[in-house]
Amino acid sequence: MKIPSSGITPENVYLNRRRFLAAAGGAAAATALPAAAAVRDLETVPGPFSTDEAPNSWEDVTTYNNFYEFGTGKEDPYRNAQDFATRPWSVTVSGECERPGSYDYEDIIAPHTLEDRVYRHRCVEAWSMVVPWVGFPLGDLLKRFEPNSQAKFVRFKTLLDPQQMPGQRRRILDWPYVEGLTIAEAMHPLTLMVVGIYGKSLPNQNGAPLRLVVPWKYGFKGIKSIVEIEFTSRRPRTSWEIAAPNEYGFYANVNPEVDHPRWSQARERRIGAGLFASKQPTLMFNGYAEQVASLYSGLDLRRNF
Ligand SMILES: Nc1nc2c(c(=O)[nH]1)N[C@H]1C(S)=C(S)[C@@H](COP(=O)(O)O)O[C@H]1N2
Ligand SMILES: [Mo]
Repeated sequence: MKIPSSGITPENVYLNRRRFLAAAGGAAAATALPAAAAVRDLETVPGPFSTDEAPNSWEDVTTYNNFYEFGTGKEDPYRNAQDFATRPWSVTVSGECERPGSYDYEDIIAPHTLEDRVYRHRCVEAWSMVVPWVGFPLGDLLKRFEPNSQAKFVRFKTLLDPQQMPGQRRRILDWPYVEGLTIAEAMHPLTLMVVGIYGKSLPNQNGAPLRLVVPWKYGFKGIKSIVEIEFTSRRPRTSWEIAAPNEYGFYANVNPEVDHPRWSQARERRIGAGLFASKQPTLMFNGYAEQVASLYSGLDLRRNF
């Protein structure tokens, strides 16, 4: 990171704390989390759309995760993804475009300037964080594949590898994890192809080496560890729609007025705010309405949830 923000907790403070806990021995050592896999520094520039809200700590962002391929507990991805192999890595591009093929991770990243973007992150489970992502606009990547006029949607897939991903040995979801966007959503300048957090390469539990971030949608749209991108003429079915179509829709836009069938979406718990902090109001489109509301003009957001 070229311009460090004073609000950002350096990763080494976190690591040192872990070492201290481990060195303290006894009960602390018994419950200590395993050593984190190495992350490297990335060269970045400040990007647009960053919130000035305080980012969550490195510890919050890297130990409170949803990544069901590594287990359904919040600390499971941290515990179980440390040995996940993310090199070599390639992404298959297919469907309605002029440049289909298999692209190495390095070739995908090479032409893009990496930007720091601090975005609000709102999980459908009604908790939220503020995350300093590193990435580049997804649209800039997709344009390189030259989508044709039939490309109305983009479908993404996570790696399928039950050997490495213990969660995939159980039928939690219809593996591999699949997500999708309309082409307009995919091309929107807020939509990020993410390769890092806090100026460093992505920790495995956050979706290394390549994951999506769509900040006005619920977090489950931000598919991790992507190996396939397909341009389609028809709307793809996503893993969460298949699992529970009455609970999780294709759009999944953050909306305080449309409740989940089993809980309210009007308020959210900000991770790290402390045990006694009250919930805060959820913002329409997670606070990005000014940028994205026009994408949905004329759409009934209650039906198209
Ligand atoms: N492949 C895959 N991608 C995934 C998930 C998952 O279980 N598997 N969980 C989603 C959910 S529900 C959320 S809230 C975010 C969490 O991202 P984070 O752990 O980096 O905060 O990842 C999303 N992407
Ligand atoms: Mo989520």
